[in-house]
Amino acid sequence: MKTAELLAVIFLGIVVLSCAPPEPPPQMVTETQEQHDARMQWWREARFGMFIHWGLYAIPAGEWKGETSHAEWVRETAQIPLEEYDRFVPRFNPVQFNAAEWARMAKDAGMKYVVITSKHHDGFCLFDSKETDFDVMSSPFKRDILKELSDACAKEGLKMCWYHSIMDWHHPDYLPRRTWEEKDRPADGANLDRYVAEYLKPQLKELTSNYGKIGVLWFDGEWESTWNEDRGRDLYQYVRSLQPDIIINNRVSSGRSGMAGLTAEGAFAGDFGTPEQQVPATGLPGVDWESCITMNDHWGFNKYDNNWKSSRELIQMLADIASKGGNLLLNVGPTADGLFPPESVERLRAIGAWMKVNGEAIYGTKASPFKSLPWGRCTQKAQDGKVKLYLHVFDWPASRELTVPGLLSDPGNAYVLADAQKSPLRVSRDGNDVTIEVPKGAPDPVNSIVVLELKEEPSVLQTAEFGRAGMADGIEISLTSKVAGDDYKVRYTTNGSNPTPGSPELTGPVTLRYPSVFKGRAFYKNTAFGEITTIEIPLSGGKPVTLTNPPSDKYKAGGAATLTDGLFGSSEYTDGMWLGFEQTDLDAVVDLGEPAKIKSITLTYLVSQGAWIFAPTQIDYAVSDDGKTFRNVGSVKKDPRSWRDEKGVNKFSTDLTGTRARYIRVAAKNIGVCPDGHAAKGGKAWLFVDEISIR
Ligand code: FHN
Repeated sequence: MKTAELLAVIFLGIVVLSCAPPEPPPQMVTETQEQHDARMQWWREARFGMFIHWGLYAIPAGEWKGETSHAEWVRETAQIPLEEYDRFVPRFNPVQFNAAEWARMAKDAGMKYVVITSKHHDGFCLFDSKETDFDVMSSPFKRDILKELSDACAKEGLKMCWYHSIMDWHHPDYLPRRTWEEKDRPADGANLDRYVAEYLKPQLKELTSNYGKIGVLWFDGEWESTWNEDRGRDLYQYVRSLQPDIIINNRVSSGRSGMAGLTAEGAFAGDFGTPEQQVPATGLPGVDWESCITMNDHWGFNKYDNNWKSSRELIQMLADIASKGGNLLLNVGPTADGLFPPESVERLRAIGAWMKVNGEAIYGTKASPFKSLPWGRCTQKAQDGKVKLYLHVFDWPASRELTVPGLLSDPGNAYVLADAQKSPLRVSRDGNDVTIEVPKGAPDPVNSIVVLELKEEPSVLQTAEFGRAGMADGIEISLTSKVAGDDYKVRYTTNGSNPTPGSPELTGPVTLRYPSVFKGRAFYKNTAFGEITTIEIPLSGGKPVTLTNPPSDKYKAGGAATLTDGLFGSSEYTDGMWLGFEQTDLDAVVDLGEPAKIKSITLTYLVSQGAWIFAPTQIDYAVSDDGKTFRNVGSVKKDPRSWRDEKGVNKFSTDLTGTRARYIRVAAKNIGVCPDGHAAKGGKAWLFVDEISIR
């Protein structure tokens, strides 16, 4: 609230305080599945939106005292005291800002909605707020940017959406303070409840009252210890009470699983998941999600960042995301002058040119019925009593034969989407596959769309997929993919040879003991289909494990047995396959049941710096005959300063010859805290481990 107005209100408040009705609690907004689907419909059909990160941080443009890796976090990452940061306000004057141009560029790029930072973590507001002076009206610009942009977006038929940070590094009542500024900016008297009731909510009321119908409230900054599910649920209900049709992301609450962005199990508030700078490995049936991605490496403008993704990569990323049933929110970080960087403009134009011809293969489509395709992706849409498969061909076949593997449905017409005449292409069946004879040259150098019409929902052979569970004396393997119909069988071998139509059929779970190698494959009408799955049963397969320290409740997978179940975690730390240790070490002992000759020991661990998951700083292997006296047989130390080196799933093995033992101990040391140079320096670090493989 402006200072002058605040004084007036205080005076008025004294007069009328006794009868000022309290803000009514938000009515619980409940809805049926049909109502939910109706509310989400425009968003699901849109598939593609623009993210805009803009604010005072565009002025330093990434640089502070010679360090050039900053961006929208510059006040934190450069530890700029509040008073010094506030001095950006009189410098904020983006005289070249033109809302109509921004809206037109989003529209021409094929985007259907625009999400702009009404307030980022630094607390500066790009709109005329009656609740604070720390807003654009206190700058020389003195124009309500959000008003101008919402009007321009309305004219272009784009949904206007707000990014709004719960975390606020400027407001005196927000907690916690930044650790480095606690001395200079003590938290005495700060009150988070008051921040929510008398600032956060009143601003959200402004944002949902003064700018017309808002498509999405994109919350962020929800991860600090002071925010929780109760607060998130209350805020969700509050915003929905202001605009019942608004859509709210899962960062309103505390259910988001880190940068993987999806909502953890449980009734957390939020309408869609928000993977950040990543695309889920597979589609997520029944889950609404949107990947937010930068064009280079920064959200806010950094004039030194020239690591731009190519237009090709962005166009294929959009197809990949749509083929998995998600949305792409593609970011632009405007300059302090109010301009989109030329590199962003160039990419938006290239995407727009592709969307102008092929947008039908993105808008309103659903996920691919295929697990994977060798030449590209697929989206699908039911239309005019048919189902259209949009085949996104990244690698155009020189042979002119485009094979669609495992499509059992009778194929109808096929044509190139870019061909205005829709000249029919020759379609034939070759066993389990459908082949389309396509023109010689690819219609588009990046992603050419071939449409294949079907009379009904596609019936597609699913490649055989298998689950594994650790058993007392081995590993139990079972079929997890949906395999239907008499003609469709899964066959396997346990001697390492490839399955043939004469191999045994997998009709139920099979338990395999060491040593064996399981190979499984699907057959349709006795013709092999899809990949061969190979599962090696190590000596440790299914053997019992004891842990000195328990894993975190949040990341405990199947408990200690996870370490010898033969199942390997993916690079998504939230895939439920990893044991997570927060600031504690792994100390595990595997009991082989009897002394055995050991050739190697391997530990699988995950590194995901964005989720504060780091490599162990030391791994030690030891063996014992009695489970009490151990002798070290392998060790490695890792320099904590090399934490940036590894990403994703890592394995560390130690080879042994002639060692006999019954008990094997694996100890991995947690780095403890997020290291120097990490955005969360000093925060509690995680160690994620899976699969101890002993051979
Ligand atoms: O801290 C923010 C970051 O600055 C940016 O806004 C991204 C965009 O999704 N969200 C947070 C990091 O997860």
